[in-house]
Amino acid sequence: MLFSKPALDAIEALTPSQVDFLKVLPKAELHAHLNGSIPLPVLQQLAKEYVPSGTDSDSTLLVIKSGIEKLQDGVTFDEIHDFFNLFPAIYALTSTKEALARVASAVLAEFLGLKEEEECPQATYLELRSTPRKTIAMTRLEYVETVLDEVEKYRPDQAVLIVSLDRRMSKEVADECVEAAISLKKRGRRIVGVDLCGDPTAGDMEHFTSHFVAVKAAGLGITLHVAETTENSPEDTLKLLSFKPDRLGHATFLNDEAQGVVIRERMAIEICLTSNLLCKTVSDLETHHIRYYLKKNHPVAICTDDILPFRTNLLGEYAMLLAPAPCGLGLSEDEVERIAAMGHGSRFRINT
Ligand code: 6MZ
Repeated sequence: MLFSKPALDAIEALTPSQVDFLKVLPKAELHAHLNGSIPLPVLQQLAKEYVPSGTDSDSTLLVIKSGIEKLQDGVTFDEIHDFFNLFPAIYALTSTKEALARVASAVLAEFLGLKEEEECPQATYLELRSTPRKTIAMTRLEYVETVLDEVEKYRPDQAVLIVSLDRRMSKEVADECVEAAISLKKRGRRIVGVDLCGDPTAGDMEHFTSHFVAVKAAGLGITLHVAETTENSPEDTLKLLSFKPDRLGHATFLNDEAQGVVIRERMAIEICLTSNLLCKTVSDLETHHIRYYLKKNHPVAICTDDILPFRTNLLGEYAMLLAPAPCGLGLSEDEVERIAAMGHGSRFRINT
């Protein structure tokens, strides 16, 4: 595995016995975006096999070529908005049922499978998330069913699915995604929650109110990307918190009022250290908001976000807890074990 600098520095700062401790520690991955977690060789293979369809323009081919080149070289971002420019290339390669099933299978194996010479998988439990996409080859419902077919090849205590809504979605498209999530859950399929993600400055959050009322009524968990950048207004954040989420993604820039709600309601925070550092929403681990939540004994879950561009894994993220400053938080093994348990404790329940 090729690691990016924050994770690599942290792993290299550990003793062999600390690395062994982290490898066998049972870790829950609660915040991993499917299309951001595809192993690079799988995406490269899809690019090699790509046959342009009649409707593809030369520009699609150029987008794929330059996207793959960037990912191969290791991506750097000037700011978080640059990150979202990677997805047109990835999406062009995962828009048939066959390709989607292949990447879902590879991502599940990456997290839950045993690698050569390793005794433990990267994660003992995975809540994978993905945004249903309508393409010329499938409906949004078929998209979710295709991913679920792969998820359900694992045991229910190993792998489940969260359906993501994107902040840029129209009301009608969000309706379709929520209906798909609820109807599949009713049919006993393994959907445990709904997420809201996408460009953090896009969209009007008011427009998602009815969706999250329906999601809650259906007994699904709610996790929301919130206050990911300084550009998120306090109104945007408070509106999202009014949907009564169980968990929050990032929650980097909460004001005192929002922090009060989060602490009072015990909304668990999904922490993605490398993602925050590479997207430059947090400048260093010294000032990272995880410290605030740990001090308050507030539940956090250590997650990877998008292992493809961020070149990390759960071992790398946990290494950043254990390694001494400046490349880690310098926590003890007992503290790290307690944080891993908080991750497991923040799972969505499968309730029927
Ligand atoms: C916000 C993110 C994200 O859903 O197509 N996504 N949204 N913040 C982030 N942190 C940097 N990382 C990923 O996976 C890719 C999609 O997940 C969202 C983006 O909307 C991206 O298009 P799926 O499987």
